[in-house]
Amino acid sequence: MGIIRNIVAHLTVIRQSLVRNHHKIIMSRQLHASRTEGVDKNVWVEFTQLAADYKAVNLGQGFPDFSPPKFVQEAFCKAVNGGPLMHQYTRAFGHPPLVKNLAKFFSRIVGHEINPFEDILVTVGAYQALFCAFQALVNEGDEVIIVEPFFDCYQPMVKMVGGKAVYVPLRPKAEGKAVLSSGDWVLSAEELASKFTPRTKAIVINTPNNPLGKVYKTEELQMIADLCIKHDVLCISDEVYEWLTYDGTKHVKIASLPGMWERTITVGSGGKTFSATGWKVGWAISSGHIMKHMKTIHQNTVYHCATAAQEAVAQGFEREYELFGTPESYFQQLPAMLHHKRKKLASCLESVGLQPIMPEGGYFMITDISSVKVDYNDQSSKDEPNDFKFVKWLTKEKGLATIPVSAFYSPEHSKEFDKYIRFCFVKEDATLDAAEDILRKWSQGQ
Ligand code: IK2
Repeated sequence: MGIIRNIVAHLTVIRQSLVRNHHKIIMSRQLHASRTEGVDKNVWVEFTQLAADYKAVNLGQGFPDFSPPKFVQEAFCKAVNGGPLMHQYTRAFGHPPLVKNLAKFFSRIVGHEINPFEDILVTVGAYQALFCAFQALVNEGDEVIIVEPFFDCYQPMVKMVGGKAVYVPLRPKAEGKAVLSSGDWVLSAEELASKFTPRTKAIVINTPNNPLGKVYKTEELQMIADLCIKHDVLCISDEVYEWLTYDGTKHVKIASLPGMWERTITVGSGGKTFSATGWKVGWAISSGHIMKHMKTIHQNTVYHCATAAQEAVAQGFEREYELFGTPESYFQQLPAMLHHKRKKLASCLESVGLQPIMPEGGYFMITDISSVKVDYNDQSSKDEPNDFKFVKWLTKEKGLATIPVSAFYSPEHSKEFDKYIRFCFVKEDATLDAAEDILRKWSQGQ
């Protein structure tokens, strides 16, 4: 018996060694494709893990820590219990009830008759809508103008298709004066105009903006639209926070401006719309002549999104269509709830001497940390941007997770903006209270 056991153990060692060597042989040539180079770092992967490792109070990643509204939860349960077809593939480019309801709902807002089967693509979250847009519309060597600060995935997505990202930052208006609102951050029309070249294929905007909370005014959108039309450029408009605006600020769709429907791809998110980010239902809406190319990418990559989640989002839009503009509409209730949370977070930051930049929309707030002096004592992070160091320190030492704002900037501009950090306020009041407690104790030197 002992001899057999010995032989088996021996054979196992030999087998393991063969497997190891086999891997070595494969890995002696370059394994990775070059498109993975330079896009391997990801702020969500890094900081979400850090928050989890330190069990920090999480005002970092943008997701609600409360449940979605009952009506979509019930719609999801009904879908799951709704028979065999709810568990099988549905139409590749979007579950028919969802595309019909999106078309009905957004036709009214865009002021253009949207064809549910030609002008809409349902995707795995807004992320995949963006991915399909870049893959389908940007060629190697094309330039894509990205307005900073920008949701971080635009840059790697442009890079992965061989495009060139060209950056233009929103800047605080009156240099040197206190900047109190996201509305004080503006695009210079001259600077933007100077970025358009014969190679420009598209511009990406995000309104309401993540992380700043800026909601573009009609005049600002018109200025962008005029340039797009003049230079025959596409506009990818990321509007995942479209229902979240405060103090009477109005979200305007650039696709609704004259001459823009034909050249705009509007990106939306069921996760952000109905506080259910884990469902990953998103969409792109555009003219059929653009959408057909995005569908080609979709059918050859993801092909299809979860049927039951699409059905639940479809039911959510059905309800919202009926209640639109009434106090029962979730599109009124969610911003009303967040309005209070936004105020709560702003007062908390002010009470510890941090000046918030009040967002006009979205569910993030940034604040300037340059007055805060911290002895990091951590040599490993000495080359990191200041906001990265600070956020890591705050998470590890104080148990509060946030996000560094320079992650939303290009390498050429990140240094200018590494004095800001981002807080997310789509959180239970108890979570915001816990964050306040941490900040207060810290400011009191405890
Ligand atoms: N576009 C923007 C502007 C987003 O903010 C997001 C999601 N962001 O959430 C992470 C964070 O900022 O903390 C997306 C697109 C992606 O949306 P979806 O979840 O629908 O794919």
